[in-house]
Amino acid sequence: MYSPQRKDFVSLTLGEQHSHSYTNGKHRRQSCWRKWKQLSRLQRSLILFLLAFLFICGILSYSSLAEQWRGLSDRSLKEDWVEMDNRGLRPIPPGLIPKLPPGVVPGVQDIPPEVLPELQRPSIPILPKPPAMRKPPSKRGPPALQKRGNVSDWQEKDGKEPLIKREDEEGKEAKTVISWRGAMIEAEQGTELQSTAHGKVGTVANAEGTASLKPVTEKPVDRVEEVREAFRHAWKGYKAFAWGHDELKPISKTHGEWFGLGLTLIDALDTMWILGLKEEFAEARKWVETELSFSKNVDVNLFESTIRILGGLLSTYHLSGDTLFLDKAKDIGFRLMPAFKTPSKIPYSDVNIGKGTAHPPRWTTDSTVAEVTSIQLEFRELSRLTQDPQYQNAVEEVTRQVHRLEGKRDGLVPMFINTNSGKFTRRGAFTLGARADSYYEYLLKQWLQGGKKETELLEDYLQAIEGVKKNLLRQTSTSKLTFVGELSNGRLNPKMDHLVCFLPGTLALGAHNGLPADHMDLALQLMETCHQMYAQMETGLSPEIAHFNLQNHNGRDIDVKPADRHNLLRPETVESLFYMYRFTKDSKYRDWGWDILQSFNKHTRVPSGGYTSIGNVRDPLNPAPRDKMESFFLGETLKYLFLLFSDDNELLSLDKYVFNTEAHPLPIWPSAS
Ligand code: DMJ
Repeated sequence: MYSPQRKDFVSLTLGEQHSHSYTNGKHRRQSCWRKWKQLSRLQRSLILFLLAFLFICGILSYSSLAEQWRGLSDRSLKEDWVEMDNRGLRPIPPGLIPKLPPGVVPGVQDIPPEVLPELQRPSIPILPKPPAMRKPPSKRGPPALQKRGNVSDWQEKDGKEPLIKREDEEGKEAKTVISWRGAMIEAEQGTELQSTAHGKVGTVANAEGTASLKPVTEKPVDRVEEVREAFRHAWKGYKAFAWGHDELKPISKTHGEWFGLGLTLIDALDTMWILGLKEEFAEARKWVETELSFSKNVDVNLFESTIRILGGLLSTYHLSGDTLFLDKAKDIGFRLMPAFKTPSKIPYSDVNIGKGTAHPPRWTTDSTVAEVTSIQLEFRELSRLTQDPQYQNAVEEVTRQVHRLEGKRDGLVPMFINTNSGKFTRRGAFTLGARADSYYEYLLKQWLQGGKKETELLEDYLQAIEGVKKNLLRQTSTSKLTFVGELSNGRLNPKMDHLVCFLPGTLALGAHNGLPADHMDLALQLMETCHQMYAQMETGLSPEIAHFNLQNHNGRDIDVKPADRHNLLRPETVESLFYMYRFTKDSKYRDWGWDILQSFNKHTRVPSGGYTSIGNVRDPLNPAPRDKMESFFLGETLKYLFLLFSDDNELLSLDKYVFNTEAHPLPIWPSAS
């Protein structure tokens, strides 16, 4: 039993059991005091300690909550397009917007004026001056890093020196690593120095796009070498944490699996060859020889495994002459063939390469149009190399059917096709983006691959580009940026996927091969737009989807919805920059590519190795890393950057090779075949 005087516990009674009056305050005070006096010293001390503790906690949590509320209201400001004025998009640097001849918009002359009223306006104004919150000129790093406590000392180095040197508010040098929820992300390299040193001797472009003179004493930056370095860094992460697996998860330092076939390694093979990374290539080859087996009970996506695995193996075979890769290509090609056993011969989306069975996705019998029409380059090449026509026959049957199908709109195709009926499914939009994009790309590229003989492919391509011009092209009100919208239920939705940025390159490739000159004009305009999708974002990286403003209600060209703010390290813009540079030799395309590489280094590079996709291209202080390096970053993005910066025009000449949609070069067939 506890004696009343020696309670070593505290009992708290909520409510006055015997008091029924709320008015008798004096009595209550007296009774409280009496009860307090009745408590033991220990109990009183405990209560006092508890009260003091609660008081301190209250103060602390108030200040942190207030901080969070401030943050939240900042964020909702950021998310509100109307309020974007306060944060500021990047200004369009003067001189980067192509000036159009008065009264004429090249490449869109054929569009009726009622469709494109704004197209006739010649001048392109510059976006409003940045408000005070913007980054200071000449500093592309996140502002106020010190203030936000978001910069920490070097914790990890990967052989590169600290990347940014800036001054904080007291004028001291800040350190150069940005912490993202535990992941240390390097800040960028000295942008000014590098821009200065390469190509534009003696000048440096600041954030306003103006040039100022600066003496050049530093060694010129070798951009090609910088791409090699980026590749090595990505490879380092893949090798350390994801070797032989599909994808690197660079922040959690582990791997992700999709097909379980070493996707990144295979996708990267020809890139290593092209970049001259012999050691890396040799170790990857060893893995292909000793570890890679397609005899696996696994479902793979026909399109993805064709463009990445079959395409990667075929191109590596061509570049290296090593028959190991051809043997592997034959193996996977053969295992993918069950996909074509459908009532309509339009292939299913998924194949089990171990069991030899195929099926559509669980929820539909449809396949995606881009997927069934973007496997032709690879299977045709496989037939040519093996002298076995089954591959070519299967994919050309698909081309023939799609060519004849009803339901197109001026050459534009819907997004879905049914594997039973072989007909387009009437849902979805007419788009050059996801689910339709590479249909258009492969029309032109097959025509080139086959030596420009297959006229139906060319007709379909030409008609489709006219369809784009007639139905999908618009310009923003503010800067007259030309973009390719989507047509949904007869209405134009002014949105464009980053995926559409393959189009300038494809149009330029067509024009280079004798197609109408206005294709090149359109390519120039769309290239500018794709560049602006990067340049106008705070991280210098494009969102997955951009919404373009047709009304000049806020002085902005591009709006980004919260769900579309991510960047997956995609290649389409640098792919087009490569084509545009090869055909025009205009060094601005290299500079734009260089800016993109630096933005990747600044916001997506993970010090322990690898690059990560990010969740928010509008927030340089927290781009929200997603912990995934897609295989196409090595297969495509870095390859196209390398080719963009390389001075060797004969390196994969565009008159001798055609790149598949995963950037794997395949030879243009000799005219005899
Ligand atoms: C790649 O797999 C290919 O480029 C494909 O055509 C589209 N998606 C990715 C890159 O964005």
